[in-house]
Amino acid sequence: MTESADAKTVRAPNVLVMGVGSSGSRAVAAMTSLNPELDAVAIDTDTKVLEAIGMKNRIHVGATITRGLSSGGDVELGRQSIEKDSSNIRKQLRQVDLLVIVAGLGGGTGSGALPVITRIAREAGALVLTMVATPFKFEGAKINRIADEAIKRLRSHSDAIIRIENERLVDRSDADLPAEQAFARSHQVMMDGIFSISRLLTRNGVVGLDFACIHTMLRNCDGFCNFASADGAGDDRAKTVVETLLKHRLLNKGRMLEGAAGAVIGLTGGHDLRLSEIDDVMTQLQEKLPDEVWLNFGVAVDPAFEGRLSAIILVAEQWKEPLVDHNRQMGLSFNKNLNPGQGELLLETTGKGEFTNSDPTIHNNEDLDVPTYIRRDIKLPR
Ligand SMILES: Nc1nc2c(ncn2[C@@H]2O[C@H](COP(=O)(O)OP(=O)(O)OP(=O)(O)O)[C@@H](O)[C@H]2O)c(=O)[nH]1
Ligand SMILES: [Mg+2]
Repeated sequence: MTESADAKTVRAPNVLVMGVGSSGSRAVAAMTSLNPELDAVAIDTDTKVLEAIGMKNRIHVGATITRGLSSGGDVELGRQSIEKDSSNIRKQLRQVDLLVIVAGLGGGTGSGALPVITRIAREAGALVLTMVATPFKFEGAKINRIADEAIKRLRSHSDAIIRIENERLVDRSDADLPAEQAFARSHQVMMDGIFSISRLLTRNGVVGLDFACIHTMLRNCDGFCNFASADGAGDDRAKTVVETLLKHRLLNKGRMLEGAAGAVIGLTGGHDLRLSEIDDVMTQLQEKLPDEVWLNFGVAVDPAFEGRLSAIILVAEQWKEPLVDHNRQMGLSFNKNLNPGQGELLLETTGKGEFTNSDPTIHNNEDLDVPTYIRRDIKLPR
């Protein structure tokens, strides 16, 4: 997935996307069919689902516990199934810098397995980003309770969770929306999020969104990040993107930005992406954000986005020092002296590649073509 412009190349983080449970597995399978480059694995107790999704990398767990069936909404069976096959999960995590877990909460497999997988991944030294969809109200009290409890357990493991509240994806005008389409909306939001985050982390960008920045956001967002994405095409693409974000249901029709404590904005465009468009989007979003917000942004260039502009925003409503010291738990440290046994990623200044002959992008006397971690002298830990 690494794109190198010349011999001196920044090592992109290894990102593994892991779909857990039936809806997580289906979501990840849909992502890999759209983007075969994505490093992904599907994990479920249900062999029927795993066979149907047609993904190469899939792991069946709990064969002796659920005998190839789903857990039937039994969280304890989901937990036992993953514990039983934890060595298989560990194998997947070798060399992984960022594990992105995708699941729908409310069933037994995803809700039971996620806290276990998170623990294993942290022990393996990976940063874990969990993207979960919480159930629609129409799914009933029991399923919603299972999801709430799963969130609590995940939180007590101090993982950063990007929560997509399915209920926010519908409103009164959707009364006649078929349930299948409601789920499809949730699916789409997850896909957009995963694609954008992995694109911003792994593509050479005009302004790279680095791993350190995501790490800071995840450590300090007090457990939860909200997420929304928007796309625009043609001459008015920047305007469309801003308007879509500012009335986005997952951002409480834009109101969430006004109280944001932290935000990461990622833009992706083609080679035709203009500086004025980046400026338009950033300026208008920043106008909505409080002055004291912790803000970072990245811009990725992908030829597939010619004529288009795509934006994602991660929003933290709280900003706190983490309760658990992830640095110590994960063997990570931004300050080498605090943790002398740990190595650091050897990241070197990348060449500007196809932008070699272009003018530098200067903002507030900083050359934005130089990756943030170099400008701010941040050492990326391993
Ligand atoms: N996005 C999306 N979400 C779904 C879909 N089907 C179910 N969900 C959501 O995901 C939650 C969990 O369902 P599953 O993934 O089927 O459950 P599981 O983790 O496989 O658990 P068990 O089947 O009980 O072992 C549900 O409560 C729904 O909110 C779907 O097709 N798309
Ligand atoms: Mg299932």
